[in-house]
Amino acid sequence: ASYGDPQRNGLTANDLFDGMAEHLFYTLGTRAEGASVHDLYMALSHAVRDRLMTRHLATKDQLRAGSAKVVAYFSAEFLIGPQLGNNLLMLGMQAEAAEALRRFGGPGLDQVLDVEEEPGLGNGGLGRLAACYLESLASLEFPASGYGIRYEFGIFDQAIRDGWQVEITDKWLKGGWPWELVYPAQSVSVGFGGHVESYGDEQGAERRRWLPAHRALGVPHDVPVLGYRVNSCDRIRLWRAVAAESFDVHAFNEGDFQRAVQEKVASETLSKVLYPNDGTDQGKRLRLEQQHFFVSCSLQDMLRTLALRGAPVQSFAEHWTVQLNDTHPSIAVAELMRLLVDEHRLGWDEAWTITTASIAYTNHTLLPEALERWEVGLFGSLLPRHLEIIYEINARFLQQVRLHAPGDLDLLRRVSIIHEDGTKAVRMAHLATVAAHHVNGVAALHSQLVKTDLFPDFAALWPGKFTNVTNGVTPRRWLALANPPLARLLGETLGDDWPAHIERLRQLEPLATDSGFQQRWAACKLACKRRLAGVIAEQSQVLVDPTSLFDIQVKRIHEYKRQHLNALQVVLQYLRIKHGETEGMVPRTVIFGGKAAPGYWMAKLIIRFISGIAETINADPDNRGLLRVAFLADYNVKLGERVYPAADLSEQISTAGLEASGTGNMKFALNGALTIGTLDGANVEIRQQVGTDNFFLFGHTTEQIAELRSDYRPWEWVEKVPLLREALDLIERGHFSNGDGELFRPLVQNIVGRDSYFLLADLPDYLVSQNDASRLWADPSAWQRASILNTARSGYFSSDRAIREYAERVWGVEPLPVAMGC
Ligand code: 26Y
Repeated sequence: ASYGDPQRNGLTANDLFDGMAEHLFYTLGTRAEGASVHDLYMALSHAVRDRLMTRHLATKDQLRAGSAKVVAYFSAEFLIGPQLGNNLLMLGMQAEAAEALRRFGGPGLDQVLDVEEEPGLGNGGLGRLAACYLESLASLEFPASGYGIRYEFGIFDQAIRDGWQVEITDKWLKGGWPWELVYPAQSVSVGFGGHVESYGDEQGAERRRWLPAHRALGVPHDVPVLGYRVNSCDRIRLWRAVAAESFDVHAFNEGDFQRAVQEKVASETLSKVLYPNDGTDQGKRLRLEQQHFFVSCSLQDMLRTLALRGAPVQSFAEHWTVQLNDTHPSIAVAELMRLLVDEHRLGWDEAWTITTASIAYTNHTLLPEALERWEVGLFGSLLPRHLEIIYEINARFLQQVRLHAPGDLDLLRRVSIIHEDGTKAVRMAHLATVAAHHVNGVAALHSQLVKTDLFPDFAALWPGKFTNVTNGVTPRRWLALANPPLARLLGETLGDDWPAHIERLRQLEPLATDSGFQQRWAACKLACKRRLAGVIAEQSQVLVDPTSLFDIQVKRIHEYKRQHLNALQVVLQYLRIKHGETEGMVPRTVIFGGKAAPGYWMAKLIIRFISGIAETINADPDNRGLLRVAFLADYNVKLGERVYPAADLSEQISTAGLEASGTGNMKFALNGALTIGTLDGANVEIRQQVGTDNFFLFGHTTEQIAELRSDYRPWEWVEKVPLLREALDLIERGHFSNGDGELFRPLVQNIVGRDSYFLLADLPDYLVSQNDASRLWADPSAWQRASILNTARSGYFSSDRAIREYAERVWGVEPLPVAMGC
């Protein structure tokens, strides 16, 4: 096979320049003279894409010809971030790209990278995790495909107007997005609605068949995912819905043509927009349609490639391993059964063996409001055959439970896939758990709670099924790409290939007390802080001092993540300044960022509150530079790349037991921030790894919170904190809302009245820890040492480690290096 034109594969600045010139002319229809920044971005992207193509085709050819098991990572979200800079890093062509651009004489590489629209095809942690995992899969040379949805509109862009969040449609495709490859010939058809009937097959056996009322076509759009300095180039296959015009339009009269157009619109709605809720399942029909759409397309695609390998359907589980990223794709259990039993005519038992051998499930939450349930009426009207299959799976499963615990009717009720009290509903987490060969949580504590709190009955039935794979993040994007000064220092210290061998960070440990190294370390941090200060100034006209302690909390806005605890702490610091009680305080810049779900009113009020305190505090001359507050608008992957490297202190302050893992916490630690945090999610493991002295711990433990819950009277905690009464009064009386005494009352009531997330119980300890952080900051050498140790000991949180664990313990897959004929 040919792997392309050698010139289009060349890795020198010259080759890249030639490639760009050609693409400017032939692909973009423009001339180099007068090319805009966007033209240059497109030309460079196409030239880089050419270099991926060789590797991508070699990877696909090798897979098609062989029989290696391939990972299918099913996820409703892939938050992949900007592609150009990352692909240049993967290819090792950053300097060459900068040089090629210099020869055009126009804008530099940073300016060109900055025009890329990032595809916001995810809400937050779960979607970004999927992106890190695909990157590590490729970098470790595992054959893999992500499967998901090509939303035309991703997560909304956030603007802040008068302190409030305003949502703006995310038109990421408007300028043309050069990183996808469309394969219309590989489109597949998906059914919806209709009914099920029985019929006798050729052998006279009774069979069921589904006659859908509607069909839509899924058109695959592939985003190539190149590994770091290897030839493996996997892909994320995203499905776009288009109308299935399988009928002859001319045979219809004019009225029916109108209807055909309406159906087209309805079909295309399927992949129109990402639901911006992370956390609360609203049981919306369109969401179920989206889930079924991408899952069905993907499984059909996988069966097709099985046929291309000349392998029988019976061998499905030897060729594919499916990972369900939460329950969003869990309809796969029923759809795979339907495809095997109805379409491929396998017997139930054989089909069930295949299904359970190929599917594994990752749980990302314990919060009841995030656990997906579909009302049986809705489910059956959209997927009547799938509902039948789920009932059959459930009947057989409950039979097994009866044998295990005869007479325990309450157990049957608890574990049933169908929730039976009140409105009947399908519990998707139960469906996934019954079918999966492994169920994993995403941090040690979380996986423990999955067994003890969420699924104790299932854990008793199948103790071996439950496991932990602590999340990880890719050190390529989150260190090598995001933090150029530190990347350079690490290159000099650990050797240039450190991003592929992150365990080498350990070699920094002996340097942690070396004053020369500490100084270079501090200089890197300062450079990143200046860069972020520039972003803040540009966005909000707030001027911040890059030498102050950068104290940062970025993540989706949620009550359980407790941004309002941090805000309350800021108000208390402010009062200390107002009262002249500044002893032990150091100059701080407190930075927040994150989006609120559009329908989550309290989260939006928290944003308004942060804006309010920022406005008042930043305008107060009494501050004398001790306190600044900034809310960064439109927090996304691109901004994250500016934020993590600039942090001194990472706020990971969720109520213990509620944050499954967190991954931002890992990105901060990797970039040398110290964490102030609770014993929640992966914080527990971060603290273990970096050392308890290099982590500011506070707050009640999961067990203590559980105990508090039974008899919690938050108002009784108010008097335990000096200045708190005064702070709450100021807030209520409108000190941070231009005298509006109504605006923040619901927030104060929420905290003092119910305090469902135990802010007040954790506040005293939080303040002590914040003081500890200030004290350490006042000793620069001690702080630098702790910062270096955080980076040195964070290698464990690489997604490479996580992927190796999945590969070995869950998937049973091996690396397959890609040989290339060029
Ligand atoms: C049901 C639907 C509304 C829904 C949509 C998105 C529910 C949840 C989500 C997203 C959840 C999510 O992002 N969870 C986060 O996953 C990360 C990766 O494992 C964890 O680090 C983080 O703690 C968890 O909140």
